[in-house]
Amino acid sequence: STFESPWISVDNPALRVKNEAEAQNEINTFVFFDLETTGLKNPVRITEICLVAVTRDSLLKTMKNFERLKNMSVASNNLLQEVHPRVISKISLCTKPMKDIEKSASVITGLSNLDLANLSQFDGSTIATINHFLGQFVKPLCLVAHNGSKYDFPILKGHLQVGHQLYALADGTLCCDSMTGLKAIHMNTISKPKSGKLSDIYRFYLNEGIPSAHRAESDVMALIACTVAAGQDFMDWMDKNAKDFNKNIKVRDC
Ligand code: DCM
Ligand code: MG
Ligand code: MG
Ligand code: MG
Repeated sequence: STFESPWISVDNPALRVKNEAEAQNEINTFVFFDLETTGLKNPVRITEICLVAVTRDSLLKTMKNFERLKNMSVASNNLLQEVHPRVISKISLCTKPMKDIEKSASVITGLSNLDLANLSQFDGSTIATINHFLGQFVKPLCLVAHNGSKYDFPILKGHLQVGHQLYALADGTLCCDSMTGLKAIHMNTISKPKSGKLSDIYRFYLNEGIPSAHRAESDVMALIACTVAAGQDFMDWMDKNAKDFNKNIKVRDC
């Protein structure tokens, strides 16, 4: 037998033949993602990135369980324990931003330049780490970020240019903005979140504030909770509205 790279698995699910969801053009893997950054002024540099992958099956199972408990009028503090899938895969990285972090960004994220001084900057190896992570999962794969079309996606894309080297995410990587989607599913409902902000959506579904907001991992877990609570309508919206990350996202000056 031929020796290939030791990290290429013989049972890589990403290489399997099409399953039912893929055949029907449904997203098979949702990768919820969030960035913390140097702030709002260009160029924006990443200080923290978290990606949490959830399979469609795992997300559906959690949605059904949550719905069942909600219909049984289970108390909200007990509901909160059931709002995250058991099967999740995550990476969370802090990176040295190579520019001053705005005071207001530092205050909300709890990250200072000094805190990040001994870390690697966001570079080709960071992108390779992300691509290796995403490579494990069954496709189609969709990145989901809150306000992603205006903020996280263009900034991530801007970071794919490293010096003179231009990197890309895997061909066919999809993305969708949960702010747009969660607004869309409440278009014709009487009861709805106060605004499109993640904190207001989280409060609408879970009756409390986001625990440890503005940590990338906490924000991602809060978004997953909102996704589970929003249920099948939001999943259908993502299937219909996912866009090609490499083709459809503009690059922000980073
Ligand atoms: N941000 C900011 N000021 C705000 C909100 C956000 O400078 N009021 C920037 C810094 C955050 C980044 O956006 O690291 C991502 O925001 P969030 O924590 O909401 O994901
Ligand atoms: Mg965010
Ligand atoms: Mg590095
Ligand atoms: Mg955040």
